[in-house]
Amino acid sequence: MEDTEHGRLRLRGSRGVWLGLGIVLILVVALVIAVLLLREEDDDEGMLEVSDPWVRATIAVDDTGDMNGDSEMDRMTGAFMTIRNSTDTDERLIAVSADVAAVVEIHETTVDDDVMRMRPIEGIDIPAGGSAELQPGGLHIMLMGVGQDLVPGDTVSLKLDFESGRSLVVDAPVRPLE
Ligand SMILES: [Cu+2]
Repeated sequence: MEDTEHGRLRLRGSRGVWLGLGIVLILVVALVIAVLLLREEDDDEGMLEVSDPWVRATIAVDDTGDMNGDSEMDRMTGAFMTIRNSTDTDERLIAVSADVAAVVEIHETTVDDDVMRMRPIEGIDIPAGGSAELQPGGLHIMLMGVGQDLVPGDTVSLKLDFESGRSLVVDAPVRPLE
């Protein structure tokens, strides 16, 4: 008798273990499915990507003619990169901020009567499935009121805001002037 009762208890005990394992297994499967679904959603949305970001080293302000004598705030430079839009909707870069610059503008470069000029523009279109090149002599991000020298080896953190409400933070290495 004693042996039988003991056997039943053991059986009950092992059922409990199997039940527990079953619940754990179900939870694991549910988690894996949830992760897969989330990943698929990301794929459906596509991506906005920045490649090869860089910032040109600042020019020593005193050498180039300081406008108001406040050399701490007068450095300016440009940021360049390629922005790719692999989503299926057109996107537009509408604002940029940088912790090293008091003012950041989006600029285009134009040539008027053989004179190269740049001027602020409202934004840069990045069509669905397309890309935008920001490069010296073309579209660029203008960093103004830079409060410190930016030299090769430094990194500038840029926050790009897009019309859709998305934003990207990019760490751009500083490259020397050519
Ligand atoms: Cu500019």
